[in-house]
Amino acid sequence: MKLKRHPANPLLLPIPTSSWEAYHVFNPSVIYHNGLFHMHYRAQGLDWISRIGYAVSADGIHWNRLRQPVLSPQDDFDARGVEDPRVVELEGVFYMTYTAYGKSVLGPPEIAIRGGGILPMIVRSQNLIVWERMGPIVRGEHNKDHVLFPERIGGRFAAFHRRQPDVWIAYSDDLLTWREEDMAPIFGPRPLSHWDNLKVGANGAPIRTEEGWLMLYHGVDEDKVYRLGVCLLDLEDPTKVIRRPRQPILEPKELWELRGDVPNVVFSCANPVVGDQVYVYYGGGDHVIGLATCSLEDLLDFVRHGS
Ligand code: BMA
Repeated sequence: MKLKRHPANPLLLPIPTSSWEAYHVFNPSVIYHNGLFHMHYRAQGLDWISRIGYAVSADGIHWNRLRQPVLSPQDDFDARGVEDPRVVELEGVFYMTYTAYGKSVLGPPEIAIRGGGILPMIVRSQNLIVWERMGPIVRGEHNKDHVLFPERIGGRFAAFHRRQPDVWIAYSDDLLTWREEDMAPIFGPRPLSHWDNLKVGANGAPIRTEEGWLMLYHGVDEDKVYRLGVCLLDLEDPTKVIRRPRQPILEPKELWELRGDVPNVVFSCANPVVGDQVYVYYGGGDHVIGLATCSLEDLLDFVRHGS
């Protein structure tokens, strides 16, 4: 099974006349809320620092973009950019997980960073525009690709995160305190002949189905090609992988996926389900934004029976 690319792709391009999004727009989050699609996307402009922009759409295809970013670097720990947003609505509040790319070793003592500073941060908002910083899921290590589950599991909040090269889970009572003893690995790269043999990481928030959590993820191989795959995890204990078909569901093929700032990349932070369709939004070549879709039923069927 392969996702179907939308004919209007790429949906969003950089804006050469806008200093903060002149070069690249990519890796968007999209949620469907109150009848509208809301996108938060990573943008790079003249200073090469990533900021998060916002756009809204009635159909998920045509977007109205705010002319200023909604999240920008503020501190040493995100001075080199705020990257790869993933928004989830939880109990009436919007939470965005994003990667803070900080000034090398330095940083505020309470967020001690070693070796380059990549922090898996959480911020919250009531209106998708004004964001309040909460804190990181883990400190003192390179960690990213974190996204919250859309509901509690066993009474606790849960998030995927990535301890290279594996996907992990973490639990928390308040989204502020994440203890080491509440973290566990879920799955890692497969052996050498596979497309996901170097590292793996979560895409958008997992989709709850009766059969388990449908999880879309990205995988990288030894040639640094980024592809997307899918697996099914146990509802009560998502560290149990029920099915993980071998074939990817999207791989770089179009010119704007094969070329860009970084070649051979499809990278997704969003898979909202609207009606019976899964909308997979993704960055192509770390340069533009595309959309590929499939029906939820087809995706489930592939995860059940696919090879
Ligand atoms: C990952 C992240 C993504 C990016 C991808 C490909 O490590 O930094 O933001 O899209 O690499 O360059």
